[in-house]
Amino acid sequence: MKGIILAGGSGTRLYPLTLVSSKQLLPVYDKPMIFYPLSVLMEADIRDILIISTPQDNEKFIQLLGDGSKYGIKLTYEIQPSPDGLAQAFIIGEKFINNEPCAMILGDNIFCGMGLNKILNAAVKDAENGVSTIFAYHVNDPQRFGIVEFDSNMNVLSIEEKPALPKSNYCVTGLYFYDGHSSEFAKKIVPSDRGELEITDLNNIYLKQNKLKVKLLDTGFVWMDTGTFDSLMDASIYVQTISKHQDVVICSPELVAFSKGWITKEMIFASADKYGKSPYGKAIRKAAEMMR
Ligand code: TTP
Repeated sequence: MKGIILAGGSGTRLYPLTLVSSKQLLPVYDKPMIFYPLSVLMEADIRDILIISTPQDNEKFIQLLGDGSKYGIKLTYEIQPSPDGLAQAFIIGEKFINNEPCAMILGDNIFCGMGLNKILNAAVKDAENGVSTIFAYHVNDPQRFGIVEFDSNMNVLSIEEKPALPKSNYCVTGLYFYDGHSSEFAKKIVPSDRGELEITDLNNIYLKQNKLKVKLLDTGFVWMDTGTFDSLMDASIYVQTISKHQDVVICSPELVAFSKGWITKEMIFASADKYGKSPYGKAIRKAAEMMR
């Protein structure tokens, strides 16, 4: 199973910050935003990951994450020349995907919750068996998202991108698990009126073939898209609250890697040394000391 983190885009809602910095490298409390989606893919046991970013930011991601060996994974990088839509990731990543099942997560999406790894493992297994999975979450502003329409038995009827009259309050989140056909199908999509290759069109291709599961993430899970100043602040406060009150480190690639047996404790300490006096460095050192 391969994985892609899509970390490009324009980030116009975070101007003027994103005029000079990649959105996905901005902090969510104590660590860069991209650590969160990276941890989710690692939690799903995905160790071969492609990071797609912009021409101006690609080098910074390489500087931060390297070849992935410090996390016991393999990271490679590609550039999206301009933000032409989420589904373009499967065209840019065609060689990397190599007709294998592939997950994609958006670089500004945060997923947390007890039991998330069970859900992720099920999605991986399904994708390997030819059934793709996307995740839906209840939102109050459905006009802004891809929205799922259900029948009375909760069967999925359609997915509509940013509908003026939404047929439900369940939006498609930025985490997708596809079978080996993602690149082939993405190449069939034509740009939408706003000039983008829409992920909703890709999902509808799978839906039409009866090969798409839409899994509802209930209230036990937190999904956040950190693309606005308010949501970025909310996410930071959420992570700060959990870190301080429950004394846990969430979405740490180093700690996920250690829990999976992919790296040694010494490798965590080496990363902590590099992070110096920072709270994140101290937190992963402390967590590693407490782990057997
Ligand atoms: P969006 O938040 O929809 O778009 P954006 O990041 O360009 O921000 P804004 O609306 O403020 O201008 O994108 C969702 C995620 O997908 C985000 O992490 C950026 C990424 N993305 C790409 O990498 N390439 C693309 O072509 C698009 C549309 C988004």
